[in-house]
Amino acid sequence: MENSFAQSDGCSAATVVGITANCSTPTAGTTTGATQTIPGCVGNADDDVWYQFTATSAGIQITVAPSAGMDPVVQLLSGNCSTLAALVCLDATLTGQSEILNYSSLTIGQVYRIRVYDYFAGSGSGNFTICLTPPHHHQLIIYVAPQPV
Ligand SMILES: [Ca+2]
Ligand SMILES: [Ca+2]
Repeated sequence: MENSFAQSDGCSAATVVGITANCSTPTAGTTTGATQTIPGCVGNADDDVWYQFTATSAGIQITVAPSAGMDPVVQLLSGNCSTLAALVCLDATLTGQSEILNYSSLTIGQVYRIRVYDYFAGSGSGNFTICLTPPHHHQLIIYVAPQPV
């Protein structure tokens, strides 16, 4: 693809983004010139753009790293474009700071959509990168054997 800012302005043609082991080669995107598709879950979604992926495990980590002037909002949705169901609406950080969305209740094989927009009105300088990785496990799962009674 020659357009380095290859993403969709609307839901139905949402750009497919792959799940990679790490974020060493994130996908470049921009909200500049995009128009609102559906109302924002927080902030002003007048420049929302869309991605989609197929779940390969129950967990996913979505990292959106913005340019200095962008305050990204990241939303994870399920369902078809006509019956979208919002799963997560994330705006945990401020302008110029990355959003890292973790979700652990995906259905393997199902298509999910990601919406990214700048929190503030206007398209602004909404350049960013996005990458999808397996969830990063920070907690240990410890099996405790039953104790004899
Ligand atoms: Ca849009
Ligand atoms: Ca934000």
